[in-house]
Amino acid sequence: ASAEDWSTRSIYQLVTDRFATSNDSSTPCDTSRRTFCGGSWSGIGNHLDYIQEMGFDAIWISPVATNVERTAYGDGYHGYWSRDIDTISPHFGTPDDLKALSAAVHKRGMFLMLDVVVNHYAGIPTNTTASGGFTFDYASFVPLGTQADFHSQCFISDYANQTDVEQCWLGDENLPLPDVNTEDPAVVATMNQWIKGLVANFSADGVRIDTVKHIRHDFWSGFTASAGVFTLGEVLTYDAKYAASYLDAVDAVLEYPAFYGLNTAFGSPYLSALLNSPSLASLAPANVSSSPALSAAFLENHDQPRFPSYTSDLALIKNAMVWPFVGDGIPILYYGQEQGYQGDGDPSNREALWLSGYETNKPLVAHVTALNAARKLAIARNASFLTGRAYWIPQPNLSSLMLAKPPLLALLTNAGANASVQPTWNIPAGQYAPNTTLVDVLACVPVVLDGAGPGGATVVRAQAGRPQVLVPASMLRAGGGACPA
Ligand code: ABC
Ligand code: CA
Repeated sequence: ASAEDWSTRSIYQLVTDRFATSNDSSTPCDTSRRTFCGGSWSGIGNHLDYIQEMGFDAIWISPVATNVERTAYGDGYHGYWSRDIDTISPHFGTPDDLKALSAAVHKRGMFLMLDVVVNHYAGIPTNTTASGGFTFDYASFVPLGTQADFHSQCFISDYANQTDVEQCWLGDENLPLPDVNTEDPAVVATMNQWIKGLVANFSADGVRIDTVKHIRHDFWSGFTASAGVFTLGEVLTYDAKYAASYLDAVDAVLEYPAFYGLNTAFGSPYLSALLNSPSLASLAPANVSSSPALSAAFLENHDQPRFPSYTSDLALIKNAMVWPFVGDGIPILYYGQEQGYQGDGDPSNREALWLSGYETNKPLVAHVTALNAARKLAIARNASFLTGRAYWIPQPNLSSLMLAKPPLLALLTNAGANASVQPTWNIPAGQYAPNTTLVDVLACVPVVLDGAGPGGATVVRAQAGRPQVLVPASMLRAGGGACPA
């Protein structure tokens, strides 16, 4: 599928080992042990209803390649420690199981995104050389297999030095991640062949590419062409200009810069951190054609502390969850967020979802279902929703934000549930026709534009710190989607 095909989608990100077991056993899962808990591809297939009923129409699953095992940091249950990329990890099932998952996803009209790692393998050093370097059983790395296929050893020490970032190694002396020599044309050809085969074999609709900034920029165009499907790159940075500079290398990048702004905005008094986060699209290189799918936005992922590890205020959590669904990027929800999971950094943020019982009668399940419905409604009702850019509407008080992406209007606040004075938002005159009835699709209550505020604005007061997502009532249709009936 193309970037355009993906632009209408909502993505549910999951770690295969932690999402569902094949037989729904209630196996305990101690994340601190950093080892397999028993999730599988067929387990995912058994719980697609759960994902789809929240309104998601794409899943991103963790890397499938066979990993190194029993390292100083546990096992490759997350999939990022490749040993043999020509086979897939038997821990998650057979190739037929993965094909069956792909088919089941497609049967529902959903998309499958595979997560792929080119930058490195992971290796247990067999020896330390006199000069302090490591030796590996290079032949265990498939299909590469000689030392010359890897950059010479050095750990990344200076993230400001791009050559260092590209050609030195991630990992540490306990678990080095041998860095693939992507300067070597034979290695490049191997990787391009590999991605082509992987996508074809499992009928993937898109790929999330790991560690994009760790490989030279001009490697990527050949790789993405070989993939032949939508590519979403991970460029881990708070620098929007730097992240956007990769938009001529991959179709879209993860919205890491705004992720930092989002966490600051609702996890601290500095709401403006989100407001001041520049749009990636506006910073794209000149040769990048405007696309409705240049970024993908998220509040949580497997590398970062979950948002509820900073606060237990459900109102703040709900506010923070809104932005990815009402902005320009493709929304991503990291599994477990809907259940209110609270794990902080890696590995605590990779809890087993089966321990939640996949309970759907939960406040954040309802919240994300409403957010997906609002976005789908906006896509259906406004032909320029996806191509238009969201914009902030200035607000008179420091704890309120208003984001417009017509026909949606998001009212956000970091005042919290217990603020004694609840903040207000001013909807400016002219934003919608006078006397329009809007509906907050998160609470399914109407808001009438009375124009009674300053300059004909309508003043809306927050209730218990909750966010609102407004759409014209005339756009709702009885019997389905947002606010049925
Ligand atoms: C494991 C343990 C860790 C342990 C580590 C040694 O081993 O779980 O607790 O410390 C995989 C596994 C991890 C594993 C790693 C390393 O491999 O999932 O569990 O950690 O063995 C991707 C994936 C990620 C994956 C890998 C490796 C890459 O999403 O899951 O990890 O395949 C860098 C990379 C980025 C990578 C990330 C983990 O590391 O660029 O691609 N993610 C700065 C740098 C970033 C750097 C980051 C590392 O530090 O600029 O490039 O990311 O933490 C500040 C932060 C900074 C931050 C800046 C931008 O902002 O404080 O740390 O970034 O505010
Ligand atoms: Ca590299």
